[in-house]
Amino acid sequence: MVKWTEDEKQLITNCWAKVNVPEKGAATLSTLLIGYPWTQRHFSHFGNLSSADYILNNPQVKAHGKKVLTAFGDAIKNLDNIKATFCELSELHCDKLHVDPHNFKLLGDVLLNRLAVHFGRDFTPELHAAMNKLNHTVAHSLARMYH
Ligand code: HEG
Repeated sequence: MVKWTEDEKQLITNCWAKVNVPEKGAATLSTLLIGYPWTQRHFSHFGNLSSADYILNNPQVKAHGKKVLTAFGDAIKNLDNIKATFCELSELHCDKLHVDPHNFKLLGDVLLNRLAVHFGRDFTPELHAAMNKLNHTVAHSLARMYH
C-alpha cells in the first residue's frame, strides 16, 4: 500500500479544505465528458449530452460530479486505507458499470488541471506531486477488482 509523508498528507488535506466540492465536481465531470467524449457512453441515462452547453448545464452531471468528488474527499480522509475505502466502489465500476479503468486516470488528470487553474501559484510543484500521487492511488484502488 502507498506510503504518505506527513508533508504530503498536510498538503493534500489543506488543499482539499479549500475545494468547493459541488463546483469542482461539476467542472471536472463536465470537462471529462466534453474532452473525452467516449466517457459519455456511461451516462446516456443523464439526458441530453449532445453539446458542451448541454453538458455544462445538465443537473444530473452536476449532481454526479459532486458525488465523485465527495468520494475523493472520503479517500483523503482515509489516506492510509484507500483500497479498503474504495472496495465496494471498485466492484460497482467493474462488475456493474464496466468503466474502462483508464478513465479513472483521465478523471484524476482533469481534476488536477482544474485545481492547478484554480489555485494558480499556490498550486506548488510539491502539491502537484502529492495530488498526482493521490490520483494514482485512487485510480489503482478503483481498478483493483478488475483483476
Ligand atoms: Mg464513478 C457512480 C465515484 C470515476 C462512471 N462513481 C459512482 C458513484 C461514486 C463514484 C461515489 C456513486 C456510487 C453509488 O451510487 O453507490 N467514479 C467515482 C470516483 C471516480 C469515478 C471516485 C474517480 C476516478 N465513474 C468514474 C469514471 C466513469 C464513472 C471515470 C466513467 C467514465 N460512476 C460512473 C457511473 C456511475 C458511477 C456510470 C453510476 C451513475 C448513475 O447511474 O447514477
